[in-house]
Amino acid sequence: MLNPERALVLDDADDVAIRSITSTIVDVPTVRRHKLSNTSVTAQNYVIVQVMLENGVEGIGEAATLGGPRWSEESVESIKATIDAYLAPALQGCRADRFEAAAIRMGEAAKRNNAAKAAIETALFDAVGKSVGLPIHALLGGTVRDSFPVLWTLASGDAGQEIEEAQAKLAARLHRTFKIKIGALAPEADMARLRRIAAALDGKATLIVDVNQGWDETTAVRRLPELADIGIQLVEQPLPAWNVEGLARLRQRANVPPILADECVFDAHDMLAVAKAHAADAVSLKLVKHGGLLALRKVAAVAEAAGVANYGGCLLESSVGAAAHLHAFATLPRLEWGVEHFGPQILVDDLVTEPLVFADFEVKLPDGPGLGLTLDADKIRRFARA
Ligand code: MUC
Ligand code: MG
Repeated sequence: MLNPERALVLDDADDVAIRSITSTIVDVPTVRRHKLSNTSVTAQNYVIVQVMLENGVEGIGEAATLGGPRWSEESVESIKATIDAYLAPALQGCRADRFEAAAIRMGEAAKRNNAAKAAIETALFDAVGKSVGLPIHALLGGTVRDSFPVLWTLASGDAGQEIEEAQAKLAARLHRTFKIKIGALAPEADMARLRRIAAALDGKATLIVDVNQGWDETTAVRRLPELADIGIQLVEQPLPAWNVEGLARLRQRANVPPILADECVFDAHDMLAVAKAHAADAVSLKLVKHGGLLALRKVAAVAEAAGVANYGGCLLESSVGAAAHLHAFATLPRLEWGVEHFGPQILVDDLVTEPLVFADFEVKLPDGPGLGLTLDADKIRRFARA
């Protein structure tokens, strides 16, 4: 697989020096409204990063957001501004293959801004992988899997529509685990909705829910046993991100499904705190939170050391961002809960010439150097913000 001609290239520092980093905001409509407890979207907004090396090789990366600065503090506008004004100048002329050094430089140039940093780091890995003829997963330690069980998220808020959507996904053999977004409706309405969905899909699907921080502890104490009775297998971030002790208290109660930490774990220190508090059974790993592929692996390593299961999280990325996650997930010894990278399927169109392949309830790790994908210039022009 290693291309010896290209492998030699990295001996020449000038060759893999970063010539330029550019960023483009794109807005891609979704096939239907996607409703979370705290936001609702009909288009996904991304920043596409293109890194050009002195050897003429280009690498790409993507920063995803969900409903502006409402899922986390970053928006496409802030991401683009941070990249253009701070992160790109900090890396100009540096060697692209010094990934940890690039992370340190970006850390010095800007605090947090993790989605922006992750998009740049992905583009560096893509460019270096393409330069040496190796896929990103090989640069991260090598793959232990090339296909991933992938779930679909039901988030219209209308049980009838959600049952129909899930049945279509099952019939097409695309998804058989469904994550249902709750917390936007009153708990009684959500419970009724879940009972309808669970009855319609009984025996055919696995169901989990994401509350996106929507409940207080009293509500969670009352509703978690109900979720267990409905057969919900995993409950994601029921409490606000700050309430890690509350999560730990919930886990000590009877008849509570396993808890998945999402918004309360951004970096490896957060993961350590959650593990020490015994606050979660699993953690959702996402580039936008952790700030890059290397940092994602660090969070996963802390989780693994603490006996916390890994879950392949997303922020509805296109194939570009989803593929970056898959390369990192492919290298993890354990990925107990599979992945949720259904993002490419919820967009009206993708941003690459050959989107990720979904079949037999799994999504495939793309093959080829770097990300294993090619940006579609026409699509970027079509969806670029004017
Ligand atoms: C989240 O909070 O998990 C992931 C899937 C989805 O529907 O929303 C995202 C964000
Ligand atoms: Mg979540």
